[in-house]
Amino acid sequence: MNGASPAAHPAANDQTQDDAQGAHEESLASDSGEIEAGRRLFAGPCAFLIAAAEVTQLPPFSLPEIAFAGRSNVGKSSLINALTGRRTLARTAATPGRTQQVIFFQLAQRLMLVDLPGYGYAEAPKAVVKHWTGLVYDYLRGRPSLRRALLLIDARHGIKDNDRAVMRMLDQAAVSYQLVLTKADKLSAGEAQARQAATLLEAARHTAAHPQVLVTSAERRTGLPDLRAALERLAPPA
Ligand SMILES: Nc1nc2c(ncn2[C@@H]2O[C@H](COP(=O)(O)OP(=O)(O)OP(=O)(O)O)[C@@H](O)[C@H]2O)c(=O)[nH]1
Ligand SMILES: [Mg+2]
Repeated sequence: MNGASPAAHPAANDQTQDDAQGAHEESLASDSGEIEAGRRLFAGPCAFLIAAAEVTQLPPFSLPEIAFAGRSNVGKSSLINALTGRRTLARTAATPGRTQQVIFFQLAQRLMLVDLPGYGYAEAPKAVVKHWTGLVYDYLRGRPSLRRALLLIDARHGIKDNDRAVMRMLDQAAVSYQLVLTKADKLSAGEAQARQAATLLEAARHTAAHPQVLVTSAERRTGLPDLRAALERLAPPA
């Protein structure tokens, strides 16, 4: 549990850290030592632990958790595979609704990567959508070991209203989260930069949002070293 007492909410520590760093945007960028530490962590063992279809099936807390949240098909499972350099660790699909449970992958003895079902998939039966959304919300707002949620946003589409609803919920629950743009390969560099700037502007209005938006492509494998470094900084010491 990252050395924190069970009563201390992870976001509280995070806020202090962010405030200290937030004064200078540059200090959020990873230096070469952090990039290397991130590379090493994600090159280490990573294994499927458990899949929970209900909140009652969630495993007991062990390591700090990093959740991958976002709309259906945004690229959550693909990003986990890209970060860990394993093509088939998390199941992906061209059609939305692939991930249907809360899936835990243990990264070395340091972090838990948590792949969530997507929200906003209009084609699935209403009861199914409601169940997935309920599961995602319950996990995100009620999990003391959640160190940070990565809220993935399709770089082509930007933040949508159902993302905003999740952002408000995370603000209210004081759960630290970071916006990550996905599928940047579908945009020109200029378009991606403009999307990053607009997303950052909106993130700045949210109390629990991290003051940095990362741009990634699982397909071209870009933006991954910085994200690995950012996540390594959240892990307990090796
Ligand atoms: N071009 C491109 N396609 C991507 C990228 N990342 C994911 N995709 C594609 O987007 C589709 C959805 O990817 P997933 O990783 O399954 O998305 P998900 O968010 O886990 O989806 P659900 O589990 O259904 O919510 C797949 O066809 C992926 O190949 C990317 O960086 N670039
Ligand atoms: Mg998925």
